[in-house]
Amino acid sequence: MKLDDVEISKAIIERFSAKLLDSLECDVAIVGGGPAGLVAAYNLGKEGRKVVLFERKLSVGGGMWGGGIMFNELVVQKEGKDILDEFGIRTAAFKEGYFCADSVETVSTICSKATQAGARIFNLLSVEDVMMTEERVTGLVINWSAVELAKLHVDPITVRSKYVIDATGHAAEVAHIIEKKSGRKLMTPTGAVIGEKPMCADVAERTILDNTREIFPGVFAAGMCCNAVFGAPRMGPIFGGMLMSGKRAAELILAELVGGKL
Ligand code: 48H
Repeated sequence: MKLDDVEISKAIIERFSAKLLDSLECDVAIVGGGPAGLVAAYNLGKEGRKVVLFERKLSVGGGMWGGGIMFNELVVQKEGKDILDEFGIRTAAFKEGYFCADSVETVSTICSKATQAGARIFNLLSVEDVMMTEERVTGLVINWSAVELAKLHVDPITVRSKYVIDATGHAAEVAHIIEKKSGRKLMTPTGAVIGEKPMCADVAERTILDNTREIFPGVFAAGMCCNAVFGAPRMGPIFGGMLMSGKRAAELILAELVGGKL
């Protein structure tokens, strides 16, 4: 068969448009495709929820590819290893309580399992705003990252979702947008983004699960964003907390969806 160049273009445009159109209304919209966002996407997808993830960059994986100082090896504690086991990712024991995994195997496997569980991942799309009513956040405002990078004056489009997960890492971008634009209080002790504290892996990894919760009606924090929002320490290059937080955020939202809160 002779390949037609324009048919190839038509295939891409038609298929992508159908995917995007079908994603404009969903159960959960996740902002950020780092470890926390990807694990949340997997856990929601495997329960049959319609979940869409938007990642600003060309590749998902966030800060996980580079391990620590670009040495592409990840460290997790026992609870983190249990999650890697669920994905079938190989780990090696280092010392008691410390396990290591190859970061490339980890990112690629979690990403693959998330998409195969039904989560739809869009790369190169940035979330620049939220939609909200008096009661809650009702969705996201998205634009091409290329538009953002080139600072072009091009208007965005919208996605309606029952829940949003802020999995944007240290930047806690969705939380900041809500704080800045709504004039309303976040569900933190100060009502604002408190900001992350200096490194202490032990405290950070213990507090992150408590900090994985609803931060504004309709919005849950996951991953590093949780400690940034609630003023807890950073943890450096240990990733168990990110994996556990993504899973916890999915569980909290699933409980609300099953409970028929919306
Ligand atoms: C679309 C966006 C937007 C936006 C950001 O940084 P991440 O890897 O986040 P986590 O929380 O899954 O993992 C954190 C971990 O990587 C880390 O940094 C650790 C453990 N640090 C500890 C320490 O002490 O330093 O991923 C977030 C993703 C990135 O890929 C961003 O590009 C993306 O979110 N993102 N995508 N729209 N507005 N903002």
